[in-house]
Amino acid sequence: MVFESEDGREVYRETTLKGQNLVLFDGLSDATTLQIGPESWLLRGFALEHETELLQALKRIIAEASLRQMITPGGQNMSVRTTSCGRLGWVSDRKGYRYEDRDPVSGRPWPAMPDVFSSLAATAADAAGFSDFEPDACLVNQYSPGAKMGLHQDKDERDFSQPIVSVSLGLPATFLFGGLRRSDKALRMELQHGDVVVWGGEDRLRYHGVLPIMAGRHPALGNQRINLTFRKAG
Ligand code: MD3
Ligand code: FE
Repeated sequence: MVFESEDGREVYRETTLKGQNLVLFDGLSDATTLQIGPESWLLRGFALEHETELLQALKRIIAEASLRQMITPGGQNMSVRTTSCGRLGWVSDRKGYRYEDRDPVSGRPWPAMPDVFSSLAATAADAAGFSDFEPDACLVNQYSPGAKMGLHQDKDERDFSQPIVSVSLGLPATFLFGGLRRSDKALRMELQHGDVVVWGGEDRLRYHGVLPIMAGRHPALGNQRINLTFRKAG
């Protein structure tokens, strides 16, 4: 259903996915839902209403489990700094990529996943047609200008039928959304502060990456981008 305002502008559009009504454009707020793949959705601005609580919770996590540069199995330093919260945290070292229930730096369990994180992830997944998403891992990626993430697949999780939810904060990034083969041409899209993306089903194993972040200044986060990635890993 499409609604128009008196001056003829389109202010509201709904579509149906898996029997659910999805708002594709709501002229009353600045949230817009875009389908970016058969089972992938970009929820523009979806996290903005929780910005303050998200940033507060993020600060506590980073204070408990500091951001650190992981080493790839090939011996390279990643340009991104990472930490985790939730029962499982993603780690990388010379032995490989995996999820662990303790922070290898402190030896302690990872910080608990704040309610505002898990409820945002579940609400976003639900809006994209994936009900009952209960993430047990939230990876925090911190990008300073120049940091990037090469094309890769996310394959360290147990169950690929579970979706992945990502929340972008701070400086914008150009996200690369490829296909199931590394050589497939990748779409480019800009991810901004407050954007949430949900990937699942046949899109779950698509190659993806992030181009080097450009310097800038975000009002809330300064000279950096932070991405939260929610997964059911175990
Ligand atoms: C697309 N992080 O941590 S968002 C990662 O912005 C990662 O920090 C990026 O890729 C970032 O692994 C991209 C997350 C993302 C996660 C899983 C996907 C995008 C995806 C799975 C399939 C397709
Ligand atoms: Fe990834």
